[in-house]
Amino acid sequence: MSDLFTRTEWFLKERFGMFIHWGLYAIPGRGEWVMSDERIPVDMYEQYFEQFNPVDYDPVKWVKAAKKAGMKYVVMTVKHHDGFCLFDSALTDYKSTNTVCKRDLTREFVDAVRAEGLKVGLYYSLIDWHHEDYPKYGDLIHPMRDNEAYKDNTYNFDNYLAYMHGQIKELCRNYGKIDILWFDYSYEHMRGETWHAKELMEMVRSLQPEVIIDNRLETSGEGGGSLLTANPTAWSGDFSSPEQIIPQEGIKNELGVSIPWEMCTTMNNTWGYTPNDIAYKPAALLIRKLVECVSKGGNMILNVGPDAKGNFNKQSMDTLEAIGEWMDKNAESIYSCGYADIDKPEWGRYTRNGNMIYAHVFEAPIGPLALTGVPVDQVKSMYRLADGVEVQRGDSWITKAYENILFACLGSIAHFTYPLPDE
Ligand code: FUL
Repeated sequence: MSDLFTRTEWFLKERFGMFIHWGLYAIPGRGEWVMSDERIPVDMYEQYFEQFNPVDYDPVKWVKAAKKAGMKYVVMTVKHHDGFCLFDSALTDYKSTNTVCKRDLTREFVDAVRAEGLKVGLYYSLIDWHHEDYPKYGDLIHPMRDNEAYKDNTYNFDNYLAYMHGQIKELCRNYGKIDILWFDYSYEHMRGETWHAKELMEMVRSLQPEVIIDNRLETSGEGGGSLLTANPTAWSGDFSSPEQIIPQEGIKNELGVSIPWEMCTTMNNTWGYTPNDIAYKPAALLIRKLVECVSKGGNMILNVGPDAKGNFNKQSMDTLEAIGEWMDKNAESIYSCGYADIDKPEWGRYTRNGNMIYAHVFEAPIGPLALTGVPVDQVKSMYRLADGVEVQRGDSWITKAYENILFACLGSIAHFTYPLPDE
């Protein structure tokens, strides 16, 4: 466990990242599951391979947008469930270097992320609807959603495993230092040993000793897994990856130790580009979700699904900009912060970094704000993080000034003797 905490130290400080779901599925624009949802046979889906030509792909733009939003790491899908590889793999022809664009999109991505000083994350799907030796029918629920066309197919899963391990080795060897490997995902009896996870982990750790890995070699997005036990397996991963859900009380293992976790979420309702899905979450809501994750000791990774040409759409850019404006003033209450060890106040959340408590006011109370749980007589000073204005105790400052009550008020408690979490 101690290795896990050393490896994830930066991750727990940086708290906020960008997910990018991009691939052939951006062409039909009906989400990254379109091949399975619509039971599109492999050869029909390959038409998108023929068409793929992301003339506007400029990962520097993407990474700059992430950085401006206050994100510290970026994770891109280098192969999603449809099997198309955005990297130059020697093990397949089904890769971006063989499309009209002839580019190694992953190479350009990692270069851009590093150039901007952010951390590099690669998402790699364990599931592969394109590979001939990946089961597409049977008692397995997810692959191709039991596409009848594959009912009589035979397959050699060992071949697939060799392919998958080989590709992961390529990613670990050929793209410099990788900070995050995001495997996706296990289900039913396809988990752990099925993926030969022990050997896989040994190989990854030998090539990328510092990389951190999610827990999906063993779990789905619903959580669980041996990371939560006192004796995690060798392939339990370094962080839990709840999907579209923030755990009630953060995530602790059975010893009561808070383990690293990251909530992944979409901006609308789909990961891959879906122009018809216009149900974008307001930036204010996403900021609150980020705060909530941090207040429970977790990270948040927010997704963008670029279009087939390689552009972030306007809603995504606007959302990122609005989050960035808030982060410009309030990021101090996010980075290096975590559990406040104070009960959640009725009006919002607390985050904490050492003796600094950040009160995130989500809702204006009627009358003065009660800093419930904080021993206010020991507070040395309080001021609004956004503009540095000093706040007096009993002041009804909360009801003044704010068109948008999403800001952080900082209680600076320099000589505070409250026991800190590590003491
Ligand atoms: C899921 C996948 O099936 C989704 O397409 C998406 O990649 C999400 C982050 O993980 O399990």
